[in-house]
Amino acid sequence: MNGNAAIYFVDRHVDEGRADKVAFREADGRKRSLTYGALAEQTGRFAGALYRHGVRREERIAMIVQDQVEFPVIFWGALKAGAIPVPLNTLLSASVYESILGDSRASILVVSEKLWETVKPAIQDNRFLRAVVVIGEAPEGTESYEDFIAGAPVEDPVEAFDDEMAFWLYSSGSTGQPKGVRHVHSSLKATADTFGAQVLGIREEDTVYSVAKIFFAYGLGNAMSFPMAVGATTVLLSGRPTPDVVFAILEAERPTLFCGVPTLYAAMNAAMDKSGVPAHAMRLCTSAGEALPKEVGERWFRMTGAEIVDGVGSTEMLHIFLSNRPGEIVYGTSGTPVPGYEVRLVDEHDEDVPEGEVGELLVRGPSAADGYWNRRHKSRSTFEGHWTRTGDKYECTAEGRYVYCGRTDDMFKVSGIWVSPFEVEQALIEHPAVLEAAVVACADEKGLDKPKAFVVLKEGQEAAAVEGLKEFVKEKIGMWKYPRWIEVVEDLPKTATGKIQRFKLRGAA
Ligand code: 3SK
Repeated sequence: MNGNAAIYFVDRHVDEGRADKVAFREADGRKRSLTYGALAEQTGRFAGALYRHGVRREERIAMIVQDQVEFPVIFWGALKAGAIPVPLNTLLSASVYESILGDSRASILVVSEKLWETVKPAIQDNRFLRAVVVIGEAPEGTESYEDFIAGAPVEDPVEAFDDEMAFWLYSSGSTGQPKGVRHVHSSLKATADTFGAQVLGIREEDTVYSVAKIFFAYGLGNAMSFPMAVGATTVLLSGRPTPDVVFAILEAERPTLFCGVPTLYAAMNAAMDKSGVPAHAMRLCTSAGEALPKEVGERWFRMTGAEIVDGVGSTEMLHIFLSNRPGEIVYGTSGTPVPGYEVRLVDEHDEDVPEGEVGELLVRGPSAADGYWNRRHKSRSTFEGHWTRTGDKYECTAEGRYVYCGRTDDMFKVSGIWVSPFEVEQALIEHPAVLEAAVVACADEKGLDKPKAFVVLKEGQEAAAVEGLKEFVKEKIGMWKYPRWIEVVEDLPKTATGKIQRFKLRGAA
């Protein structure tokens, strides 16, 4: 059987009578819609255009494309041609694009018009690109997307194995150079069948809006493969999802599934305190990227009546493998393994830790990546047989729920006892003046590690508000864990997926 994922996610809908159903709808820009029928036709034509440009199987097609209707056309069109789409973060700098384009050796680059000025310097010395395609007005030396596909024949999906490489995602991790994570065709259906179907219960009537853009693994599932697995509709936003913009989408587009990230939920909670709760149709919300603080999840639920299923996933596992379940949510935990996935907590000798102790989280499941591109050493130390190391520290409660304790390299000891920065941060943000917090180890005058906090205050709060914070944390989580120093900052350094980059703060501590 042909395992090309484009058959299941795209062409099947035409055979099943959904040709006129809207698959994607833009909430900004030109506000265009794309039906499943048009998607099937346009992806075939994009595959034809790739052949016409001499693209062969396994060649990489780099995408620096905003969330707009061309995104799914290029991604699935490349899969139909047996080429490898490589969606890239649209917020990177020219130097990072230069290095990724060189690393992937992409032969075609497709760029959204708005991003061209940033991308332009990145391709000056590139020896691999044969065509640069701009969606919109084509600057000199590039080809417009319209011209690229004009008159191309509509091609059928090539034969592919389930296990054949399908697409790459570049993962920045919390430190270091981005690595190309290679995923196979069957992983897309595996995540849709597990988290999408069995946790979200996604169905054809759903309308999905994900603030995480499609180039993130989290967004790719939320806004593309999950809705497309069931013939649902996705709302796309090419611009920045600020609280006001998201409220307007919730009111106007009426998504039934809303996929957010903790920082945005916190900011939206603060905004709703002032301007009230928007009218909405959300039946369920998701959160990932970093652990959702208990207080933030509970407040959102109290105000909107919509539950947030907080979960943890990774680019390496493609989507969420540990998650809360609708109706059984315990805020402040990452829930239990998603059906189809197994997890273990291990110590530094790779032995399973006793119940109640903190260990590194390992996961096995059907959507694990095939490895990193050109990083053999890193591939071997991350993908150990069937198990994938996550680099996250967790503990498991007596009820079998997993509680995030930080990254393996963020934990530190105070007076010989482990401190999880995450636990201290959770306590800090329960204070009414604090919007966000990050905690790192800092040496005191004796050279001994103690917690130091960086806090972002809620709008209208003065720096004096932090005065009672140390006592507040002491009372909540214990004497030795409270931050000995508190610095008020405008914002926290974060990765593109919203994870706090504590290593950057360690330098500032
Ligand atoms: O960071 C996460 O939790 C996540 C979730 C789904 C897919 C990818 C990632 C990184």
